[in-house]
Amino acid sequence: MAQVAQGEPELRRVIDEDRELDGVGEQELLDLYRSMVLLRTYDERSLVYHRQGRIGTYAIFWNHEAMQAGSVYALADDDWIFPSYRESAIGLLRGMAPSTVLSWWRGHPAGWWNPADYNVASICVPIATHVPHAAGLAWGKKLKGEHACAIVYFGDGATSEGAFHEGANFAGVMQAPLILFCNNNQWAISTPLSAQTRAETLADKAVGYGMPGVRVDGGDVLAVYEATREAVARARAGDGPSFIEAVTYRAAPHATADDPRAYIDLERVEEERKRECVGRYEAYLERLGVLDPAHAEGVRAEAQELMRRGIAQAEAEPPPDPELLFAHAYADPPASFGSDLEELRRILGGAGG
Ligand SMILES: Cc1ncc(C[n+]2csc(CCOP(=O)(O)OP(=O)(O)O)c2C)c(N)n1
Ligand SMILES: [Mg+2]
Repeated sequence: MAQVAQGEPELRRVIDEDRELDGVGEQELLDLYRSMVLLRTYDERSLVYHRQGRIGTYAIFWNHEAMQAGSVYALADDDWIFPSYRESAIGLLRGMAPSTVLSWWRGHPAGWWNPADYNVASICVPIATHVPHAAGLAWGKKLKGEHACAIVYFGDGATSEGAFHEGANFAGVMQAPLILFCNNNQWAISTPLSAQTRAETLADKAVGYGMPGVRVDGGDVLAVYEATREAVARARAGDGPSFIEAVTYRAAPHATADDPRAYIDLERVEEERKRECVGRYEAYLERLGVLDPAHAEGVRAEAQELMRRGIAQAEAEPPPDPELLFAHAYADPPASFGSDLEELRRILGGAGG
Protein backbone atom coordinates (compact mmCIF):
# COMPACT_ATOMS: atom_id res chain seq x y z
CA MET A 1 0.00 0.00 0.00
CA ALA A 2 1.17 3.47 -0.77
CA GLN A 3 0.89 4.75 2.79
CA VAL A 4 4.45 5.46 3.83
CA ALA A 5 5.90 5.66 7.28
CA GLN A 6 8.70 7.98 8.27
CA GLY A 7 10.81 5.09 9.47
CA GLU A 8 11.12 3.57 6.01
CA PRO A 9 14.78 3.00 5.15
CA GLU A 10 14.74 4.32 1.60
CA LEU A 11 14.21 7.89 2.73
CA ARG A 12 17.38 9.90 2.44
CA ARG A 13 18.49 11.32 5.78
CA VAL A 14 21.35 13.41 7.12
CA ILE A 15 20.39 14.58 10.62
CA ASP A 16 19.42 11.21 12.10
CA GLU A 17 22.57 9.65 10.63
CA ASP A 18 24.68 12.48 12.06
CA ARG A 19 26.20 12.96 8.61
CA GLU A 20 27.85 16.22 7.64
CA LEU A 21 27.58 17.66 4.13
CA ASP A 22 30.42 18.82 1.91
CA GLY A 23 30.48 22.57 1.53
CA VAL A 24 28.17 23.14 4.49
CA GLY A 25 30.09 24.84 7.28
CA GLU A 26 29.03 26.59 10.44
CA GLN A 27 27.76 29.71 8.65
CA GLU A 28 25.64 27.71 6.21
CA LEU A 29 24.18 25.63 9.03
CA LEU A 30 23.22 28.78 10.93
CA ASP A 31 21.79 30.44 7.79
CA LEU A 32 19.51 27.45 7.37
CA TYR A 33 18.53 27.66 11.02
CA ARG A 34 17.59 31.31 10.65
CA SER A 35 15.42 30.52 7.62
CA MET A 36 13.61 27.78 9.50
CA VAL A 37 12.97 29.97 12.53
CA LEU A 38 11.73 32.79 10.30
CA LEU A 39 9.23 30.46 8.65
CA ARG A 40 8.19 28.85 11.95
CA THR A 41 7.63 32.25 13.53
CA TYR A 42 5.67 33.44 10.51
CA ASP A 43 3.45 30.38 10.74
CA GLU A 44 2.85 30.46 14.49
CA ARG A 45 2.13 34.18 14.54
CA SER A 46 -0.21 33.83 11.56
CA LEU A 47 -2.34 31.32 13.43
CA VAL A 48 -2.66 33.83 16.27
CA TYR A 49 -3.45 36.67 13.86
CA HIS A 50 -6.14 34.50 12.29
CA ARG A 51 -7.71 33.76 15.69
CA GLN A 52 -7.66 37.49 16.40
CA GLY A 53 -9.46 38.18 13.10
CA ARG A 54 -6.49 40.06 11.67
CA ILE A 55 -5.93 37.76 8.65
CA GLY A 56 -8.38 35.52 6.79
CA THR A 57 -8.33 31.74 6.37
CA TYR A 58 -4.74 30.60 6.57
CA ALA A 59 -2.99 27.42 5.33
CA ILE A 60 -0.78 26.33 8.21
CA PHE A 61 2.67 25.00 7.27
CA TRP A 62 3.91 24.07 10.74
CA ASN A 63 6.54 21.28 10.39
CA HIS A 64 6.93 21.96 6.64
CA GLU A 65 9.73 24.47 7.28
CA ALA A 66 12.57 21.98 6.63
CA MET A 67 11.22 21.25 3.15
CA GLN A 68 10.92 24.91 2.28
CA ALA A 69 14.12 26.25 3.85
CA GLY A 70 16.29 23.29 2.76
CA SER A 71 15.20 23.44 -0.87
CA VAL A 72 15.38 27.22 -1.28
CA TYR A 73 18.88 27.21 0.22
CA ALA A 74 20.06 25.06 -2.71
CA LEU A 75 18.93 27.71 -5.23
CA ALA A 76 20.65 30.81 -6.56
CA ASP A 77 18.77 34.12 -6.45
CA ASP A 78 18.03 34.04 -10.18
CA ASP A 79 16.33 30.64 -9.93
CA TRP A 80 12.54 30.84 -9.94
CA ILE A 81 10.22 29.62 -7.19
CA PHE A 82 6.60 28.58 -7.89
CA PRO A 83 4.86 28.19 -4.51
CA SER A 84 1.49 26.70 -3.64
CA TYR A 85 -0.56 28.13 -0.76
CA ARG A 86 1.38 25.78 1.58
CA GLU A 87 4.56 27.74 0.76
CA SER A 88 2.88 31.15 1.04
CA ALA A 89 5.71 32.68 3.07
CA ILE A 90 8.58 31.28 1.02
CA GLY A 91 9.22 34.77 -0.40
CA LEU A 92 10.55 35.76 3.05
CA LEU A 93 13.60 33.65 2.20
CA ARG A 94 14.14 35.98 -0.79
CA GLY A 95 13.82 39.16 1.29
CA MET A 96 10.09 39.74 0.82
CA ALA A 97 8.56 41.69 3.70
CA PRO A 98 6.25 39.72 6.05
CA SER A 99 3.67 42.51 5.57
CA THR A 100 3.37 41.54 1.90
CA VAL A 101 2.48 37.92 2.66
CA LEU A 102 0.25 38.94 5.57
CA SER A 103 -1.55 41.35 3.23
CA TRP A 104 -2.09 38.48 0.80
CA TRP A 105 -3.82 36.52 3.55
CA ARG A 106 -5.81 39.66 4.40
CA GLY A 107 -7.07 39.72 0.80
CA HIS A 108 -5.46 43.12 0.31
CA PRO A 109 -3.76 44.17 -2.95
CA ALA A 110 -0.65 45.13 -0.97
CA GLY A 111 -0.15 41.36 -0.92
CA TRP A 112 0.46 41.28 -4.68
CA TRP A 113 4.01 41.51 -5.86
CA ASN A 114 5.81 41.62 -9.16
CA PRO A 115 7.19 38.06 -9.52
CA ALA A 116 10.28 39.40 -11.31
CA ASP A 117 11.25 41.42 -8.20
CA TYR A 118 11.98 38.23 -6.23
CA ASN A 119 11.85 35.51 -8.88
CA VAL A 120 8.93 34.17 -6.86
CA ALA A 121 5.71 33.49 -8.79
CA SER A 122 2.26 34.20 -7.36
CA ILE A 123 0.97 31.89 -4.63
CA CYS A 124 -1.00 29.19 -6.43
CA VAL A 125 -4.28 27.99 -4.91
CA PRO A 126 -5.80 25.93 -7.76
CA ILE A 127 -4.02 22.64 -7.18
CA ALA A 128 -1.12 21.85 -9.56
CA THR A 129 -2.05 24.51 -12.13
CA HIS A 130 1.32 26.18 -11.61
CA VAL A 131 3.29 23.06 -12.62
CA PRO A 132 2.93 23.76 -16.38
CA HIS A 133 3.74 27.44 -15.73
CA ALA A 134 6.96 26.44 -13.98
CA ALA A 135 7.83 23.96 -16.72
CA GLY A 136 7.29 26.67 -19.33
CA LEU A 137 9.43 29.19 -17.50
CA ALA A 138 12.21 26.63 -17.04
CA TRP A 139 12.07 25.69 -20.73
CA GLY A 140 12.25 29.41 -21.57
CA LYS A 141 15.43 29.71 -19.50
CA LYS A 142 16.91 26.84 -21.48
CA LEU A 143 15.90 28.35 -24.83
CA LYS A 144 17.51 31.64 -23.87
CA GLY A 145 20.70 29.89 -22.85
CA GLU A 146 20.41 31.20 -19.27
CA HIS A 147 21.70 29.02 -16.48
CA ALA A 148 18.80 29.60 -14.07
CA CYS A 149 16.35 26.84 -13.17
CA ALA A 150 12.91 26.71 -11.52
CA ILE A 151 11.40 24.82 -8.63
CA VAL A 152 7.70 24.12 -8.23
CA TYR A 153 6.11 23.06 -4.93
CA PHE A 154 2.96 20.97 -4.69
CA GLY A 155 1.42 18.35 -2.43
CA ASP A 156 0.70 14.63 -2.62
CA GLY A 157 -2.87 15.40 -3.71
CA ALA A 158 -1.60 17.48 -6.61
CA THR A 159 -0.09 14.37 -8.21
CA SER A 160 -3.65 13.27 -9.10
CA GLU A 161 -4.31 16.44 -11.10
CA GLY A 162 -4.01 16.61 -14.87
CA ALA A 163 -1.93 19.76 -14.69
CA PHE A 164 0.74 17.96 -12.69
CA HIS A 165 1.06 15.26 -15.36
CA GLU A 166 1.07 17.77 -18.20
CA GLY A 167 3.74 19.88 -16.55
CA ALA A 168 5.91 16.93 -15.58
CA ASN A 169 5.69 15.38 -19.04
CA PHE A 170 6.39 18.67 -20.75
CA ALA A 171 9.44 19.27 -18.54
CA GLY A 172 10.69 15.76 -19.28
CA VAL A 173 10.21 15.99 -23.03
CA MET A 174 11.79 19.45 -23.24
CA GLN A 175 14.51 18.55 -20.74
CA ALA A 176 13.58 21.74 -18.92
CA PRO A 177 15.72 22.74 -15.92
CA LEU A 178 12.90 22.17 -13.41
CA ILE A 179 12.72 20.68 -9.93
CA LEU A 180 9.35 19.18 -9.11
CA PHE A 181 9.17 19.30 -5.33
CA CYS A 182 6.36 17.25 -3.81
CA ASN A 183 5.59 17.86 -0.16
CA ASN A 184 4.07 14.49 0.65
CA ASN A 185 2.35 15.22 3.96
CA GLN A 186 0.12 12.21 3.28
CA TRP A 187 -3.14 14.16 3.31
CA ALA A 188 -5.06 16.23 0.79
CA ILE A 189 -7.42 17.87 3.27
CA SER A 190 -9.26 14.68 4.45
CA THR A 191 -8.14 12.39 1.59
CA PRO A 192 -5.31 10.09 2.68
CA LEU A 193 -2.43 9.16 0.41
CA SER A 194 -3.76 5.58 0.28
CA ALA A 195 -6.84 6.89 -1.58
CA GLN A 196 -4.74 9.10 -3.85
CA THR A 197 -2.60 6.56 -5.71
CA ARG A 198 -1.83 2.87 -6.12
CA ALA A 199 1.82 3.67 -6.83
CA GLU A 200 4.16 2.38 -4.15
CA THR A 201 5.78 5.79 -3.84
CA LEU A 202 5.14 9.18 -5.42
CA ALA A 203 8.78 9.32 -6.53
CA ASP A 204 8.03 6.30 -8.74
CA LYS A 205 5.98 8.60 -10.96
CA ALA A 206 9.22 10.26 -12.10
CA VAL A 207 10.14 7.15 -14.12
CA GLY A 208 7.15 7.66 -16.41
CA TYR A 209 8.42 11.10 -17.33
CA GLY A 210 12.01 10.05 -17.83
CA MET A 211 13.45 11.89 -14.88
CA PRO A 212 15.09 10.74 -11.64
CA GLY A 213 12.96 10.63 -8.52
CA VAL A 214 14.34 10.75 -5.02
CA ARG A 215 12.66 10.33 -1.63
CA VAL A 216 13.88 12.29 1.36
CA ASP A 217 12.86 12.72 4.96
CA GLY A 218 10.88 15.96 4.71
CA GLY A 219 11.62 16.76 8.35
CA ASP A 220 15.36 16.73 7.73
CA VAL A 221 16.42 20.12 6.40
CA LEU A 222 19.86 18.88 5.37
CA ALA A 223 18.55 15.84 3.49
CA VAL A 224 16.19 18.17 1.62
CA TYR A 225 19.04 20.56 0.89
CA GLU A 226 21.31 17.77 -0.36
CA ALA A 227 18.66 16.31 -2.69
CA THR A 228 17.73 19.73 -4.07
CA ARG A 229 21.37 20.67 -4.57
CA GLU A 230 21.81 17.56 -6.73
CA ALA A 231 18.67 18.36 -8.72
CA VAL A 232 19.89 21.94 -9.29
CA ALA A 233 23.26 20.63 -10.49
CA ARG A 234 21.49 18.32 -12.95
CA ALA A 235 19.34 21.18 -14.20
CA ARG A 236 22.34 23.48 -14.71
CA ALA A 237 24.29 20.75 -16.47
CA GLY A 238 21.50 20.47 -19.07
CA ASP A 239 20.35 17.08 -17.76
CA GLY A 240 16.72 18.16 -17.36
CA PRO A 241 14.16 17.93 -14.58
CA SER A 242 14.14 15.97 -11.31
CA PHE A 243 11.39 14.92 -8.95
CA ILE A 244 11.83 15.15 -5.19
CA GLU A 245 9.34 13.49 -2.87
CA ALA A 246 9.79 14.90 0.62
CA VAL A 247 7.95 12.63 3.01
CA THR A 248 6.37 13.99 6.14
CA TYR A 249 3.02 13.82 7.92
CA ARG A 250 0.71 16.77 8.28
CA ALA A 251 0.94 17.72 11.95
CA ALA A 252 -1.56 20.60 11.89
CA PRO A 253 -4.99 21.17 10.37
CA HIS A 254 -5.06 21.59 6.58
CA ALA A 255 -5.99 25.24 7.17
CA THR A 256 -7.64 27.32 9.86
CA ALA A 257 -11.09 26.32 8.56
CA ASP A 258 -10.41 22.58 8.99
CA ASP A 259 -11.02 20.28 11.99
CA PRO A 260 -8.91 17.17 11.28
CA ARG A 261 -10.10 15.32 14.39
CA ALA A 262 -12.86 13.88 12.19
CA TYR A 263 -10.40 11.95 10.02
CA ILE A 264 -6.76 12.06 11.11
CA ASP A 265 -4.76 9.67 13.29
CA LEU A 266 -4.33 11.86 16.36
CA GLU A 267 -1.66 9.64 17.93
CA ARG A 268 0.42 9.89 14.78
CA VAL A 269 0.01 13.67 14.82
CA GLU A 270 1.21 13.72 18.42
CA GLU A 271 4.30 11.67 17.46
CA GLU A 272 5.06 13.93 14.52
CA ARG A 273 4.74 17.03 16.66
CA LYS A 274 7.32 15.61 19.06
CA ARG A 275 9.70 15.05 16.13
CA GLU A 276 9.02 18.43 14.52
CA CYS A 277 11.70 19.67 12.15
CA VAL A 278 12.95 22.83 13.86
CA GLY A 279 13.57 21.03 17.18
CA ARG A 280 15.29 18.14 15.38
CA TYR A 281 17.62 20.55 13.62
CA GLU A 282 18.32 22.48 16.83
CA ALA A 283 19.30 19.25 18.58
CA TYR A 284 21.63 18.36 15.68
CA LEU A 285 23.28 21.79 15.76
CA GLU A 286 23.71 21.54 19.51
CA ARG A 287 25.33 18.10 19.13
CA LEU A 288 27.75 19.66 16.63
CA GLY A 289 28.42 22.52 19.04
CA VAL A 290 27.25 25.06 16.42
CA LEU A 291 24.22 26.45 18.23
CA ASP A 292 23.98 27.71 21.77
CA PRO A 293 20.80 28.85 23.57
CA ALA A 294 21.74 32.56 23.45
CA HIS A 295 22.20 32.47 19.68
CA ALA A 296 18.93 30.57 19.22
CA GLU A 297 17.12 33.11 21.38
CA GLY A 298 18.56 35.98 19.33
CA VAL A 299 17.36 34.41 16.07
CA ARG A 300 13.87 33.87 17.51
CA ALA A 301 13.66 37.42 18.87
CA GLU A 302 14.66 38.86 15.50
CA ALA A 303 11.94 36.85 13.75
CA GLN A 304 9.30 37.87 16.33
CA GLU A 305 10.21 41.51 15.83
CA LEU A 306 9.94 41.18 12.03
CA MET A 307 6.46 39.74 12.45
CA ARG A 308 5.37 42.47 14.88
CA ARG A 309 6.43 45.08 12.37
CA GLY A 310 4.90 43.08 9.52
CA ILE A 311 1.40 42.88 10.97
CA ALA A 312 1.49 46.55 11.99
CA GLN A 313 2.48 47.50 8.45
CA ALA A 314 -0.17 45.28 6.88
CA GLU A 315 -2.87 46.73 9.14
CA ALA A 316 -1.75 50.28 8.35
CA GLU A 317 -2.53 49.80 4.63
CA PRO A 318 -5.47 51.97 3.57
CA PRO A 319 -8.53 49.99 2.41
CA PRO A 320 -8.26 49.02 -1.25
CA ASP A 321 -10.32 50.75 -3.91
CA PRO A 322 -13.29 48.45 -4.76
CA GLU A 323 -12.69 49.29 -8.40
CA LEU A 324 -9.82 46.80 -8.31
CA LEU A 325 -12.39 44.01 -8.27
CA PHE A 326 -13.30 44.99 -11.82
CA ALA A 327 -9.94 46.13 -13.13
CA HIS A 328 -7.47 44.13 -15.25
CA ALA A 329 -10.11 41.61 -16.41
CA TYR A 330 -11.35 43.04 -19.73
CA ALA A 331 -9.86 45.34 -22.37
CA ASP A 332 -13.46 46.49 -23.00
CA PRO A 333 -15.38 45.99 -19.76
CA PRO A 334 -19.10 45.18 -20.04
CA ALA A 335 -21.38 48.19 -19.48
CA SER A 336 -22.84 46.58 -16.35
CA PHE A 337 -19.48 46.99 -14.54
CA GLY A 338 -20.16 50.69 -14.04
CA SER A 339 -23.48 50.16 -12.24
CA ASP A 340 -22.07 47.12 -10.34
CA LEU A 341 -19.22 49.24 -9.05
CA GLU A 342 -21.58 52.03 -8.05
CA GLU A 343 -23.72 49.55 -6.13
CA LEU A 344 -20.66 48.08 -4.42
CA ARG A 345 -19.48 51.52 -3.35
CA ARG A 346 -22.96 52.23 -1.95
CA ILE A 347 -22.98 48.94 0.03
CA LEU A 348 -19.47 49.44 1.38
CA GLY A 349 -20.27 53.02 2.27
CA GLY A 350 -17.46 54.68 4.21
CA ALA A 351 -15.86 51.31 5.06
CA GLY A 352 -14.84 50.34 1.52
CA GLY A 353 -13.20 53.64 0.56
C1 LIG B 1 -8.05 22.37 -8.77
C2 LIG B 1 -8.45 22.37 -7.32
N1 LIG B 1 -9.27 21.43 -6.85
C3 LIG B 1 -9.62 21.41 -5.54
C4 LIG B 1 -9.15 22.38 -4.69
C5 LIG B 1 -9.53 22.34 -3.21
N2 LIG B 1 -8.35 21.96 -2.41
C6 LIG B 1 -7.63 22.88 -1.74
S1 LIG B 1 -6.35 22.21 -0.93
C7 LIG B 1 -6.73 20.66 -1.47
C8 LIG B 1 -5.89 19.49 -1.06
C9 LIG B 1 -4.53 19.47 -1.67
O1 LIG B 1 -3.73 18.51 -1.06
P1 LIG B 1 -2.21 18.34 -1.39
O2 LIG B 1 -1.98 18.48 -2.86
O3 LIG B 1 -1.75 17.09 -0.75
O4 LIG B 1 -1.51 19.61 -0.71
P2 LIG B 1 -1.42 19.99 0.85
O5 LIG B 1 -2.61 20.87 1.12
O6 LIG B 1 -1.45 18.73 1.65
O7 LIG B 1 -0.14 20.74 0.98
C10 LIG B 1 -7.87 20.68 -2.26
C11 LIG B 1 -8.48 19.49 -2.87
C12 LIG B 1 -8.28 23.37 -5.22
N3 LIG B 1 -7.75 24.33 -4.45
N4 LIG B 1 -7.94 23.34 -6.52
MG1 LIG C 1 -0.86 16.84 1.11
